[in-house]
Amino acid sequence: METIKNVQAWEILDSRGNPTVAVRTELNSGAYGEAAVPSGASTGKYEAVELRDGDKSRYKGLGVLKAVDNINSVIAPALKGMNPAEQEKIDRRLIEMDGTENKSNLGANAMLGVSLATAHAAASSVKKPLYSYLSHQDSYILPVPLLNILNGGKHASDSTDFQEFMIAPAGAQSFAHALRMAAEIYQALKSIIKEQKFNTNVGDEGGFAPSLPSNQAALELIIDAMQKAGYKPGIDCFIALDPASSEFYEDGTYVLAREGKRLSRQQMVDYYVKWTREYPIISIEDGMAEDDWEGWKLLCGAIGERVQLVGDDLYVTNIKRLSKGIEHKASNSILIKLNQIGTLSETIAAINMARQAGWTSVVSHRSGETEDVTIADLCAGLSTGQIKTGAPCRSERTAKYNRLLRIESELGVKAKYAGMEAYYNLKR
Ligand code: 2PG
Ligand code: MG
Repeated sequence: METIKNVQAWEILDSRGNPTVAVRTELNSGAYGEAAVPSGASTGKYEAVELRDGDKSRYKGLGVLKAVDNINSVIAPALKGMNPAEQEKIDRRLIEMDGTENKSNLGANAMLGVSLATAHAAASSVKKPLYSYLSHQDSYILPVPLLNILNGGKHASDSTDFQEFMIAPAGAQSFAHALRMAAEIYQALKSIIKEQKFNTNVGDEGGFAPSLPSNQAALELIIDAMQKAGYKPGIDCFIALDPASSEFYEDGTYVLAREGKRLSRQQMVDYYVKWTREYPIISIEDGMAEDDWEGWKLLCGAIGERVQLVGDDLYVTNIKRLSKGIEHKASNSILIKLNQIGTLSETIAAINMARQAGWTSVVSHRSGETEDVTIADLCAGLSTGQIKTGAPCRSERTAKYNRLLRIESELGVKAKYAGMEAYYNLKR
């Protein structure tokens, strides 16, 4: 039987120049797997804990040497000799060893690194790519990519209140076709932004971050870019938003500083309803704040039949919070971020719970990323239907899209692009 021989961790840098955890799991056969852990900026308050050293003399306190040490001295000896194919057992072991509800003891960053590196090692030991190792079927659905081409909120400075303006090329024929469409729209957007004399610098996720007068101005630019690139808004390509509204929710109101507006929950819902009538918006993530369950129910009641409503900070990839959302009909989709929960098994459980409820799941990167491409394999392996991993720009973003291009070409006829069928949760 294949067994875990050693687990080793070290500190690396993420795409924002902050430290994060990298892990290598080695098996007795010599097979191994590696993974690196991402890090968010607009983190939900219910996320599992990302363990940071707090030692201000190193990386302003952001070092991860404690998490690294937890792996090397606590986790590694405990996993030695275990069967790497028993992912759930390994993850359960990690959870038991940590012993806390929010993974603050070992650190979710430490645990996730180990969980993923071990999955990679197990796949490699049976000579399978990770997506195929994770799959239980012989055919695969490749995701509609949601590409964040205009960055605001916490991912840029002096840009829109809303954090992410994404494009969803659901009308494409294949993943490669979708990506080409997105990249062409991205380049058209750049030239329009330039013509209008705004700057074309990019934000943390590779999207442009112009100082626009309003949030709506971003929608107008994106529609223009779609048309300029030769695509039909609402047929070839849609808009997906992540306002990340927990970030501008203050004392029960939604504060749109860019527009000098303070909106009540009902006014915030009305704002979205109007937008979804005027623009081809297919998906809104975190339209309401992580503690505003009433707001979520209102929004879902208003547009939940025709617009995908994705809970990110609301659910934090946690089945306890997700089951509350399903029970209260708070949305119709969940954002999936491995490091919000801290193990692969718990992540897969959230995807499965959503699917059983007739909901969709959108697998996501973090704003602080690495060259790790595990989420691309996760999407293909579990046929989740959608991925969001930034603009078609900056290598830590394109790495995931490029991995999916590779998977599509490897699979040939065994792969089908999700297209509009990704939105089985909607009546459209
Ligand atoms: C989000 C993410 C990723 P962050 O809010 O969905 O785009 O941002 O990683 O900063 O939480
Ligand atoms: Mg989000």
